[in-house]
Amino acid sequence: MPRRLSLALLVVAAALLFALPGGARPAQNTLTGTVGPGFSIALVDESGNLVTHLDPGTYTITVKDQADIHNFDLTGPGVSQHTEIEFVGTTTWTVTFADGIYTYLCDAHPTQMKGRFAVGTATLPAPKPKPKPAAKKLAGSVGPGSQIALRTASGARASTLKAGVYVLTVRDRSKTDNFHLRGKGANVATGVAFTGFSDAHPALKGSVKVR
Ligand SMILES: [Cu+2]
Repeated sequence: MPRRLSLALLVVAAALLFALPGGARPAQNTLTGTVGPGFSIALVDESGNLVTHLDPGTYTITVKDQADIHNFDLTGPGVSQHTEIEFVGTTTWTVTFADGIYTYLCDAHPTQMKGRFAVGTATLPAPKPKPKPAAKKLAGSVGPGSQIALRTASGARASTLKAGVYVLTVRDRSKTDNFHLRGKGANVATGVAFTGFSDAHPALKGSVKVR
């Protein structure tokens, strides 16, 4: 063999030796499922983040079942794996996820201990937005004569209210008094345009406790 050729082969062989191991290793998909010892269940990725979406593919799942009253049950398209409730220990599953929604839960506490994630084109439904509490209604009135009142929607005099947002409708039926509501976070009054100053009659008052 000519010396130049053998040298070239040696270089190629050396390059292959460096290129093959380690360098081009395919990314390993590893996940960790944990259940117990308390009433908790989770599936996390290598960074420890809760799994919510994955690419389709084959995954190795290390399942740490840390209680004999719980189990880890994983189901979804093409996958059905579970530990036994009595089982305590670590087990490893190799599963292949396809487009779709996957659910994991404890079969003994399925409503309390559960989670799910989407794979590929599937997406988890957006969490329901918490409904904003509707503003409660209050009615303030002053006059005619020496009367002032703050009433709830039912017509009862407001004495204790829950903290929150209220819509206050004021009926000012007095030319000599106004309705002035003051307190933590609130300081509203009917103005001169309505009736003038009621603070001239400070005895005309009511109070409401907010907790
Ligand atoms: Cu359980």
